[in-house]
Amino acid sequence: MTVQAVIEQEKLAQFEAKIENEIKIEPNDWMPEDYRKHLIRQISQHAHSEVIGMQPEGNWITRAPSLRSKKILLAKIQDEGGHGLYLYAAAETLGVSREQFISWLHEGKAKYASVFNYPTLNWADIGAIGWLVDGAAITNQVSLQRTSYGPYSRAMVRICKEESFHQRQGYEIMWRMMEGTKDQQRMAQDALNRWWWPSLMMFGPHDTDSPRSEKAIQWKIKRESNDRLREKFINKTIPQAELIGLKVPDPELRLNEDGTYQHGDINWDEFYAVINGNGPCNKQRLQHHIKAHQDGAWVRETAAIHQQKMNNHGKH
Ligand code: FAQ
Repeated sequence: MTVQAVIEQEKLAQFEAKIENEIKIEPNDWMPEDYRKHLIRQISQHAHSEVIGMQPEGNWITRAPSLRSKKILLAKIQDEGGHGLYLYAAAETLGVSREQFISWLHEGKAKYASVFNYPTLNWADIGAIGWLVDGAAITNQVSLQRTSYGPYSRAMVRICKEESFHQRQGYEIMWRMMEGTKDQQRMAQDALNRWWWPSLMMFGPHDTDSPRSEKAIQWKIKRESNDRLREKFINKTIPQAELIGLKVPDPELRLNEDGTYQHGDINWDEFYAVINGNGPCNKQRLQHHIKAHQDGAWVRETAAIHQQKMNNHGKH
């Protein structure tokens, strides 16, 4: 064996020992190239989801039914933009620039969460997104707080604090609508009917059909499997629905003897159509992002000139 190969083997052993002993991997630590690539993909797609996820809710800022609800929605959407920022910053520590991440998104090479390709048709959808979509996101993100890559893990800790507030604001909207008129109750049930299945799809394919899971779990990037997280979400969400008089749109739903739930079949054809660019709003979401990015070019250019001046000033 060459000296170089021995050194490489030693580095790998040190990396594996850190993973084994729950010591976080930090940006300047040696890491296998596949681990780095896996993180670049997952964290940047997570960041894109936060930012594209602002669009369906942003659609309702001007039509929020009260000043209170408008203020809450504005703050919530702003939080999501902030989450995108933390996550892009975490992903950039792996040696890829923000411009590159955005190009991959615009070229259709990077994904974002499937659920944001569905339309928000009325105010109850804003409740359903907060309650279900943020509820699903936080179920996943709580486990990602223990992910093995330090910057990703620390971003998740901050994000989870805000996401739990988002989940409650969404549930509050649904609960108030269920206390309202018959029409409001119908709107809330209709929103649940339309957002339930896309929320379950957020957790990704079943474990047996999830090509990325094995390595992700071995490297402790993912701490729980797609199906396990989906089950956790279902088990905590169904009692919340029942409490306010909503019915989950799953005729095959069964309560197991141990108090957990078994759900009916998920429409995976729909899932794959959406993640491959053919959902109801994919084109609209991407076009909106591209336009906003182009419209914001002058801000980035001005900030870069300012930064350059500051750097030059510092040199004198
Ligand atoms: N949507 O082998 P797996 C939020 C892709 S944040 C689109 O199971 P993996 C906050 C997957 O990328 C929500 N694509 O993959 C908010 C892979 O394709 P690739 C975002 C999906 O990575 C709330 C292929 O299928 N959260 O909502 C989806 O092990 C309200 C095979 O799948 C995160 O991103 C999907 N649902 O598991 C904002 C959490 N599922 O990349 C605004 C971090 C799977 O090989 C408003 N990410 N795919 O081409 C993860 O935990 C994982 O990446 C999973 C997928 C669980 C999403």
